[in-house]
Amino acid sequence: MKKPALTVLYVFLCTCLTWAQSIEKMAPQGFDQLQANIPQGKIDTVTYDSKSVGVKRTSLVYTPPGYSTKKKYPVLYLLHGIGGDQYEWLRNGQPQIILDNLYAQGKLEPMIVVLPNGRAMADDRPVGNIFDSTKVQAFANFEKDLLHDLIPFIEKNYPVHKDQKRRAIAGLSMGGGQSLNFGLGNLDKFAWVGGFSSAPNTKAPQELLPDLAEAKKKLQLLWISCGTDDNLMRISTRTHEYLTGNQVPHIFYVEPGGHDFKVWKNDLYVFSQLLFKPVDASRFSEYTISEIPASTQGGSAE
Ligand code: FER
Repeated sequence: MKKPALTVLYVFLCTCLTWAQSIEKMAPQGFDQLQANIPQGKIDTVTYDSKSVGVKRTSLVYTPPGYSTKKKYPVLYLLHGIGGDQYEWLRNGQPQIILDNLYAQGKLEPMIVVLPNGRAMADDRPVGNIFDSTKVQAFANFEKDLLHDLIPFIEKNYPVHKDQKRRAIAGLSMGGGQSLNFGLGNLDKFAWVGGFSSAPNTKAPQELLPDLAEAKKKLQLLWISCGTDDNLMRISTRTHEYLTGNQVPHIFYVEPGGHDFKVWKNDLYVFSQLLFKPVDASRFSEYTISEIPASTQGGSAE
């Protein structure tokens, strides 16, 4: 081969290698903008019989562009916050736009995303005092509804994989606490667990991870994220410090921002790209983009 051709080949290979190695740490501008000319996923509304709550409950289901019942998909259960319901992500985060855009760029493993109502009680609307103890308790009760009613419903009605390795759970704030509690508490069910700005419903670390060896063995990805200006940062720092102290591989994604959808949309953008793909735990520390606020470190937060 001639020298100029070799140089071109060399530059090309280097570019490919850099591309393969670069980590997309933050959503670029336009990631959440609707693009009319790309294939779009679809959002279904489903109603399932909840034996645990004793009523029929509603959930949303996003199926990806090119969805076919002849294929089989992994599933992400994506949970809302204390003032939300099954529509919260859709109204404020428009995850379908973020995901459609990622699919158009070939950056996502095709998956089904289920958006449940995580307040497992007969009247599950976010009305009145959303901090009322029976309503907060209903977020804990959702574990039963999810495991015994919703997941079986999804697995009966959608072409999905049913193994632990292809089931993920993530959520924001109360939903982040639920995801950590339910995901880490049911490692036979979930291999991918994400807590975005997790709320004080997050169990204390020893309770969250009673069997460290099992967690290390069964988790594919444990993701903890929070904005530096979020008053709940101490919950995430506490979990992260315990995980680090016990050598449990995880991503602690500290980012600029507060307790809001700007942060959670960015979390979904980065987190979703990791799902259901081979994981390189040696690169987890490269993800974080901001310093952990000192005021939240080394403490024994509630
Ligand atoms: C709390 C503060 C915040 C709490 C829950 C939240 C149950 C939840 C916030 C959210 O979901 O946005 O003390 O206690």
